[in-house]
Amino acid sequence: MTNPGFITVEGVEGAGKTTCLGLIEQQIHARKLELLVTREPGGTPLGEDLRGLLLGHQHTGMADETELLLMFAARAEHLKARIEPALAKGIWVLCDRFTDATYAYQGYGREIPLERISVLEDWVQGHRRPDLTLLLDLPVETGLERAGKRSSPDRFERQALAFFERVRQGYLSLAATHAQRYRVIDASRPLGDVAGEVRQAINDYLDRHTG
Ligand code: T5A
Repeated sequence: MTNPGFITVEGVEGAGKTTCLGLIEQQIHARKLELLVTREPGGTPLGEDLRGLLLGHQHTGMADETELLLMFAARAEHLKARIEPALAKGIWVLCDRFTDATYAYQGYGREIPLERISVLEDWVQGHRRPDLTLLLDLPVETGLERAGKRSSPDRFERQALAFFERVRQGYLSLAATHAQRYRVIDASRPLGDVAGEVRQAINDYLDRHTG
């Protein structure tokens, strides 16, 4: 058995992550590989409750530190209950957002020092990091417009444009720092073009990592 991969998909709001996740899922299944598809914040009953608190509007004035710690609380549960057991059984994991989102949103967006996030990352995750991260990159206005057509804004989507600009630039910095793990995809193009590039990136990865 080859080692299963841990794949994450990242990007600002409305970048097309959920849409692309479905395509990736089909591709991995076509190779007859077992797959867990999950998301953050969330992925467990407790994590989904925390997601409700983080995205809902009942705690709009939540302190930035509280937000950061709740993200990692949900992640600790997710890793322990679902991600690590799946990988240990040879099951691939495909996750809609992971710790890069914490660096991008709480680090670059909220301007919490990145070193604090790094301490939590090491503590909660040990050595676990994604093997491949697809970053769907596009102008934040385009993403917010797409997301706005689909549903009413959550607590994050009510942030100012400048916040999302910092998030986007944060993601691009992370991609440059971890260039070996990242594939940056121009998500401003029509869906067919984006889907083609996502398929290519996943096929390349699967060709290199499966027997
Ligand atoms: N968060 C999360 C943190 O702050 N820290 C963390 O550590 C973590 C893990 C989670 C929120 O939590 C924050 C970040 C987020 O604010 P979420 O629901 O996971 O929220 O993330 P969203 O970005 O809000 O998810 P969305 O569902 O809004 O965006 P997606 O999934 O990127 O986009 P998708 O696929 O739903 O597409 C949106 C619309 O655009 C269309 C789709 O059909 C859909 O209608 N679309 C396109 N249209 C034209 N051209 C294309 N290429 C298109 N691609 C998709």
